[in-house]
Amino acid sequence: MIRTTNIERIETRLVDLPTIRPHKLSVATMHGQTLMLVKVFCSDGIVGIGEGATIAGMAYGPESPESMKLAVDAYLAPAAIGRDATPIQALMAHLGKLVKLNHFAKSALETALLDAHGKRLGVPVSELLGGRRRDRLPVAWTLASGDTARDIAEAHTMLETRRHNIFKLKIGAKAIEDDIAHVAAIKRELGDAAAVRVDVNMAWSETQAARAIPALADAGCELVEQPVASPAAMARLTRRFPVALMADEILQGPDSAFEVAKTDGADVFAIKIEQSGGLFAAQRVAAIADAAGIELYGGTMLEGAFSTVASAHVFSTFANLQWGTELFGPLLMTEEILTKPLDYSDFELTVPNGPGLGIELDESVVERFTRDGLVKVTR
Ligand code: MUC
Ligand code: MG
Repeated sequence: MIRTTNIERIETRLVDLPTIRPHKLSVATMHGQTLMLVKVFCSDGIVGIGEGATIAGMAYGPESPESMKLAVDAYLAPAAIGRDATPIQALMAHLGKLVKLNHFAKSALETALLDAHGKRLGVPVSELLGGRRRDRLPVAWTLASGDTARDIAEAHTMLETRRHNIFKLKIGAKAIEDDIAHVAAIKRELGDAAAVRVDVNMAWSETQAARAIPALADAGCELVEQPVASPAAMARLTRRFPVALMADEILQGPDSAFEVAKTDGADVFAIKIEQSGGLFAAQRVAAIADAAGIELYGGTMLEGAFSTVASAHVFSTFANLQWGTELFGPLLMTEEILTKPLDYSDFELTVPNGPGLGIELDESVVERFTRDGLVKVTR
């Protein structure tokens, strides 16, 4: 007799965590991060956990922690409850017909389903995604205190403790000359001990970018992430300058990745599971990049441990990961939400190897930081 394992109940909560310092991006300054945690309870007693996170409410993109929670509570959970929890791609395709877009909310739910299924089968999520090609991932750190001297001190600490030797600088909020001086001062101070990259978060026009990119290259910056918003301008800039340009915000899943690839619109893709629409979708974005000869980087939405580890499982399966990752989100938050912290050492993150995501939530910590209590959706 074939027995199915049904989804019985889905719980969501918003967890507001402080950050270790203000994090200044061109779009917003963050003083904290909110995790939208999803728990999927299955009829075999297995519980899977997933997470949605974004940057500064709606300053970065169209979804917020609150909108993710609403999408799960009001639409995705009622449609998922009572269905078989194990054919995850088919289930997500079914939900995709009922709920358009809402990529971050879907990624959180898909993560929870994969965590549950990995626990059920006794294998890591990376096995469910085809198997890992690496156990450790290089992890960049973002310098974004808003102050050059403080950023330099922070970078020195990261190098001395062998936590990070790749630094991404958030620029675009100040005048171009000030930003270039900031990047040059940091690279001059760190020298060959560290790689320096920048993320402009779409703040520049094409002419501003054309003025800034050569100066950034002269300052020793090796990668410029999403300098402009327009995919067409990205493509023109990519052809114009030898420094590598990376697409982030314009990648909103496989369809947009294909459009960018068709126009040679970037040298590198920053792949994010949430922005892609889930873990399987992120793998499809990577396949498009590989086919187009575009290099890969494992991006983050400054996620907490659950989305960070889900991303790590996905990135561990990539054939190519030429630019490493920036899976440092949990280190930006003051609170440890896992019973056993992740292993960040020797400039890398170890991809957990236990069943499912391979991590365990510290319930007492999230309880303390949960906003307005829990929401439970049952039939
Ligand atoms: C982004 O735009 O890439 C990643 C690191 C960071 O500091 O912000 C993010 C989002
Ligand atoms: Mg970015």
